[in-house]
Amino acid sequence: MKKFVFYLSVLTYFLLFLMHSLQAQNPLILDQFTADPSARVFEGKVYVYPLHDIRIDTGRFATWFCMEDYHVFSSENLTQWKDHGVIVSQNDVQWVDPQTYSMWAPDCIYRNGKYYFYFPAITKDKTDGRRMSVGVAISDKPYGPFIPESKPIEGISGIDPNPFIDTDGQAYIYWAGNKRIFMAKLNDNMLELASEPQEIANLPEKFKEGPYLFERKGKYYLTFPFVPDSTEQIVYAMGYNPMGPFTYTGVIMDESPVGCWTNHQSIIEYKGQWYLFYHHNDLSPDFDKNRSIRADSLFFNEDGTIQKVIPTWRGVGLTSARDTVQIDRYSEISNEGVSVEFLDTLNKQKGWKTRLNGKGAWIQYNSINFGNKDLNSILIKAKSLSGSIVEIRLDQLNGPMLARLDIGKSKEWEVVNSALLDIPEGIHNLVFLLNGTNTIDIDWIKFE
Ligand code: FUB
Repeated sequence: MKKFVFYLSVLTYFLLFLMHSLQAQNPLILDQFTADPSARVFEGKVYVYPLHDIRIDTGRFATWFCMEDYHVFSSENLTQWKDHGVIVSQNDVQWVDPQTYSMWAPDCIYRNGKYYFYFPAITKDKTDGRRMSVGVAISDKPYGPFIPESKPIEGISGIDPNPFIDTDGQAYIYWAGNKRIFMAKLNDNMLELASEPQEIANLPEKFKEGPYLFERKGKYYLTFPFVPDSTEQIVYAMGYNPMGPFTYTGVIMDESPVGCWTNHQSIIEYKGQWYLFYHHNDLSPDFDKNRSIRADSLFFNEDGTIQKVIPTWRGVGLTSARDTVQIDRYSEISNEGVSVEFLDTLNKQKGWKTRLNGKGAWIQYNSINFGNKDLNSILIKAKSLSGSIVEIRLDQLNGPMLARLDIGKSKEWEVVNSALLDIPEGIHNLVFLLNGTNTIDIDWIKFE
């Protein structure tokens, strides 16, 4: 009986995990707006602490940032993200004015068995003229429950807190305010400043915010969003000490191609690969205060400088062939004949579809894990008014044919199943090539 109860609870836990585990490429989270992602590696997994944009269509929030609480997400494979739910809400923090909906960019760090979650918000108490302060909530686990401190950190007036612990154990905190970036040492208790705040010197003039500092091979990288012209780039400065001096070094990511005014970064190494977490406004193209977090791989040059990261749809991680593969998150496409559109413009969180239009149109999706030669058929959810033939090729455009799918005429979405001509094993790219002059919409594919 005991065994039965044990297995039942393991099964329940697993089912609950699946229910809350969402698979995605870029953006990483589809069922809510997320921005300013602070990624951290805790307990062998990646935890992302973003802010949570919401939409209120009336009053000043109709045109401005609006956030009420924070969620945390975790993943081991960077494609399936578990939402651990709300960890801190403006309604549960004693010092926060709950009418202000200003829970801006947070971050989290581990020290001596505790997780310290730092977040900016607007204070109830306006007597000393302070508006944005930074508070801390503490937990024994990276996913909470977090208990907020009753007062914000004395001495910080600003946004976008970023804690850092150096190799000698000294903790620091960085933040932004008035277009500038500040820092101070933190006490061992991680709750009080241990030095006077100082502005970081020699950074480019003009608007800056969102500091995120990391160390690699004895070099300290101060990364931050910066507005050279009209919208934010992600840039960095390098130094040999967490307190600087820092020398401005270059651009990590150019301004958003679609005009999202903000961007906001964190950089981590996980299982031997470096990643940049950032945001665009993929799910809200017409209102850039409702943003969506993303991740792409990041590479260093020999001299320690960072190569520019070009945002991709495909993002990071291996996609399991058994999951629905959203090929609209493509790696490459033909010069002509491919477009990606929302499945439902009234509910953008349903995601996207790919349209292949005209002979020779193709789309490629990289790094699908087929496992151990036990998948022998493909399912495709598609529709084509005139009927279409799609060839699925392994690895590259002229690679071996895996399947030739005949999609009958239909106005409605249909799932078509076909046996594979070859049984793949391991990791492969797939190319979907339209054979004929027709048009086809594809929602997803998967293998069984
Ligand atoms: O998300 C609100 C503010 O926009 C953040 O605190 C900034 O970094 C910018 O992304």
